[in-house]
Amino acid sequence: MDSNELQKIEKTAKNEVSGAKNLDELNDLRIKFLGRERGALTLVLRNLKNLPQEERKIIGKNANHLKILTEELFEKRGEELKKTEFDSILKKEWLDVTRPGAKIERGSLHPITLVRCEVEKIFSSMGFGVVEGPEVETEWYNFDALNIPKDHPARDLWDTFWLKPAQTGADGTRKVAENFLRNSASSLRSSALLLRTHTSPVQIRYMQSHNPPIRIIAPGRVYRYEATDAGHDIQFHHVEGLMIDKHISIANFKAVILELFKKLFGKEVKIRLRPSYFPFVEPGFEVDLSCIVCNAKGCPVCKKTGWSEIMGAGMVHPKVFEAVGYIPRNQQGFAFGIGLDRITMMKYKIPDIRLFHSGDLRFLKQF
Ligand code: YSA
Repeated sequence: MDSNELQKIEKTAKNEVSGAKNLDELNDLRIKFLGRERGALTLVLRNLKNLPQEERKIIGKNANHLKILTEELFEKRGEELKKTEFDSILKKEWLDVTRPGAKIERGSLHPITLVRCEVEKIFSSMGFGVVEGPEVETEWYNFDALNIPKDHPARDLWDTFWLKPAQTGADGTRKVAENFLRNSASSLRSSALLLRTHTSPVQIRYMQSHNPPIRIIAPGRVYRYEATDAGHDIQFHHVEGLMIDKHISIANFKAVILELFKKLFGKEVKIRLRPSYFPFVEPGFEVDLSCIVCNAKGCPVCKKTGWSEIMGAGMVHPKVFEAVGYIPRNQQGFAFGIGLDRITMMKYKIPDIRLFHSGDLRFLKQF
């Protein structure tokens, strides 16, 4: 070992350290020159003990000096490389914080849901409870209990989707529905299954398990096998209503309905009651609302009449009271079935009922 050798180490270290292209390369060089096991300078310092004393002094001093110098070289090159790498990351991962962020699409409630919630709120404020019933019904609840005899032409008023007995889903859908419905239908009753054509069966279910006085509404989906147009769909929504006590009259019905519309439309509206026939009420009537879509001027929704039929109603028939086990002469009350889609169309001036199920976002985003 002599001074030449130290100079050689110094020269190579300077060259190689300044030529290191990245921090990994620099680390390898650190091991090569300063590594604890086999670093070139480490070996020089370790071998000092083998040198004669005079030589050891000089070489030792120079080697220690070179060690400090080399460490400084590494330190300096390390800083340079860190900065270069950081700059290149900044260049690659550049972010324009002034750019607008990705737009998050927010959903909204369907217009029918909005009106349903509002209707429920208004009826609740008048003391009505909100109840529900199954959409798959038995023939008995949908027709028989409502005083609609089997072969009576009145059944044709409701074009029905019947469920075929063979239609058992792989998941046992029909079994689940049958078991549920069997709990409330006696074996003597007709248990043929159908998609309910109105929410009136919920009246029956409720009266079977509750005694008067009764004040409820039952909103929900209903289904009819019929031609569609601007005012008719095959799947729509009803809000059934039922109020029973000792002295309930048509005047009470009118007051409740006018209050509903006043609150729902935010103004007094015109309605008219037309005598009509429903086997489960006597007398029965239909209620028309002065068309809000066209201000009664005539449009496809009101079929150019200025009026839109929005509900069927009447005073509950004694035969219905009998079917649920009430004593008819002790009770009286009214019932109604509002077309929820129709009043939603009125509220938002929607010209065609088929828009509700169109899935058209341009329509749905307006609510
Ligand atoms: C009558 C007397 C009661 O004591 C209780 C309820 C009723 C209503 C009865 N259950 C019924 O279904 N009457 S209805 O056939 O006239 O339908 C009620 C309302 O549903 C209609 O006034 C109309 O607003 C709406 N409607 C009927 N068919 C429709 C429809 N809405 C959309 N599409 C259809 N296809």
